[in-house]
Amino acid sequence: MVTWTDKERAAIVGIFAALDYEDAGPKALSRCLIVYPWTKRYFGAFGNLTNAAAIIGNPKIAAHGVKVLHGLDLALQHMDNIKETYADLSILHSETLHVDPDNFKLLADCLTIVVAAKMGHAFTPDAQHAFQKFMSVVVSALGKQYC
Ligand code: HEG
Repeated sequence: MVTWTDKERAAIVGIFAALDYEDAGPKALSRCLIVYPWTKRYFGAFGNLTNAAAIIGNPKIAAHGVKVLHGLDLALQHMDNIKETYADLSILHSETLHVDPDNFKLLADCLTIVVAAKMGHAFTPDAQHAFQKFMSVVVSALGKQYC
């Protein structure tokens, strides 16, 4: 059972409130596909992903990056119940999309880097702790229905 301190909750809510989803979502997902090219295999129907410029300029990838961030809203709204909240999304990634669950961590790390770059000095060690704790609970919940 995950517990959150008031400071952790405030830090996580504050980070997401300040986040521009339209900017950070595409940046995080495109970074994931560029840094870890094997993750491109799930986006075969998304058009041109042949190089970094193509990935960054791909509108379907950008739209999906925004969708993923809105997917995180669900966890944000149910911080005490993330595992159950993500049960359906976990089944979708496992049984329908066949996404290797190791990839959730890779995308979470890319998002952390994007958030750090945007927040600069405001991304204090305490803020990083809270954000990465939140993302690791998300990653774990998304991987829960794999068996
Ligand atoms: Mg996933 C669909 C969220 C990681 C590949 N992802 C989706 C959807 C959401 C979502 C909300 C739409 C579900 C629906 O249509 O009902 N994804 C989500 C989160 C995270 C994540 C929150 C982790 C932080 N996804 C992830 C990773 C990959 C991946 C790491 C592959 C490397 N997702 C993926 C694909 C689809 C979704 C291929 C279907 C895209 C489509 O065909 O439109």
